[in-house]
Amino acid sequence: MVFFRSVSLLSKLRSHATQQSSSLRNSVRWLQIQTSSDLDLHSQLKELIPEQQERLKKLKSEHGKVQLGNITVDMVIGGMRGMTGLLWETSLLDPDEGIRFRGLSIPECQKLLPGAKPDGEPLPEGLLWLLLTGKVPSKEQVDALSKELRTRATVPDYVYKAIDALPVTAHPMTQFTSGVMALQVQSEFQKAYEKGIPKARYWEPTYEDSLNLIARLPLVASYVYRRIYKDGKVIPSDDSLDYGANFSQLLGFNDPKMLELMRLYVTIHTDHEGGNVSAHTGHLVASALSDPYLSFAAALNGLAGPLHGLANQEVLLWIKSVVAEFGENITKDQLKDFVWKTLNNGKVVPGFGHGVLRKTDPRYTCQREFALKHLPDDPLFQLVSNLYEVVPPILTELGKVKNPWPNVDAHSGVLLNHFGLTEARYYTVLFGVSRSIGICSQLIWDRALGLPLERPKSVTMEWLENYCKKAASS
Ligand code: CMX
Repeated sequence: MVFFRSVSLLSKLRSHATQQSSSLRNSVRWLQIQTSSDLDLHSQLKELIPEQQERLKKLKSEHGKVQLGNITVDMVIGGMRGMTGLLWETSLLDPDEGIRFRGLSIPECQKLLPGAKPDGEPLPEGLLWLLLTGKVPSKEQVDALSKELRTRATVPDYVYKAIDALPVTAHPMTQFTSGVMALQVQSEFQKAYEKGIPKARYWEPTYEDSLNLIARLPLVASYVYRRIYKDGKVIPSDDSLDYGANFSQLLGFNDPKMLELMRLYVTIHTDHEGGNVSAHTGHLVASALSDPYLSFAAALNGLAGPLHGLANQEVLLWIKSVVAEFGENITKDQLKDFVWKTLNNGKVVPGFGHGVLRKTDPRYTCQREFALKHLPDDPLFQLVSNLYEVVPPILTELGKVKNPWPNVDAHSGVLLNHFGLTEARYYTVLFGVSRSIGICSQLIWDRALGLPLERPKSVTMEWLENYCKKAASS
């Protein structure tokens, strides 16, 4: 609204200004500055950072000694489950309700964030703006950010050569992460730090690196895809497209529904608060003042594990092995037998369960809604729907699984597969591109808020045994 008001005022003033006084011309110039800073993400952040720094300072000085829950031995040896120990501003996960990005649920983001068309899926650039500023951007702001990302999307040749040095059979995540490491050569943060930069300004080269990294990832990721699966025939960027749509076309998929899927996919995989393996790794590594490229490459290595991001690959491979054994018209009883066979072989059922969530993941639900709208008759979608009925009672029967419901990875593969992106081993790379938006947004705030080196205390089993003995005797 403010933007439209200032634009119309600006054009009225402009029409008079050519013949009017110099003071009026100055007013026009001032308004132009206001307008362009409204559209510029960096300027918006510059305004926001001082007030958030004050907020954190106050929290520390007034409430620093307030006790936050009780840490138990279970938590120390149980992967820190339930332990509140990280500051993460961009999103918050409720065990029952799921993720909220800066306070907005996924359905709210779908409603409020600008799409490529009015009723379309949200544009990932809009989510980036929201994560960084806490504000829902206008379409004009999102378009300005799309344009900025396009101008930053240049990849030096040595990055492709670094990938080419690997065998084409190397896992796509290995090739992708190697590309990200090669991009690090251009880090602005590293250069600035070497020269000497005051701590208060750390966020600025972090911002530069982060936006460059986010802008360049679709080029690196699509290079890996085309190298492995399409004989190395690379497709150039289409500068008329937004981030998600361009990524899809770089991979070689131009169906308008696939473009919408990619916008949705990139938006919902961005961020899932700070404790998950990839986000936490990125934050931890960056706390040593490693630049965003180094931190994000570390995060990708965590994402590549089968209990985390690789699960989306595992789900489709698992579904395809069900089909290979029983055909597409598998009955629910056959499906039950297959699930038990998987468990009895000592494997997990991929795409089900979660470290924090205790209900169906809303990222699963919105992908299911997309499937119901665009591919209701797809046989693999039918199979995924049947799994929704079959798997939770079995996992509940095991008696140890805290959340028997599906997570984000249970659904993404069948959607991508439907539109022709059938190479499951590649899926985690897509997840990685998306996750850069969440991890980098928080990294910018980590540096803006001056968050310190992360260094929790660890203890030995002997220490714990002695501590518990003492506690029992007192
Ligand atoms: N299939 C079989 N067993 C499962 C299970 C599943 N889907 N989910 C949990 N369990 C088991 C655990 O392996 C654990 O067994 P042990 O005690 O024998 O080690 C037990 O149930 C308790 O685990 P939990 O507290 O419910 O879950 P965790 O927080 O330990 O693990 C997760 C969470 C996601 C790793 C686990 O649910 C899992 O392995 N799921 C399948 C893999 C998957 O889909 N991962 C993607 C998650 C989303 C993402 O990060 O992308």
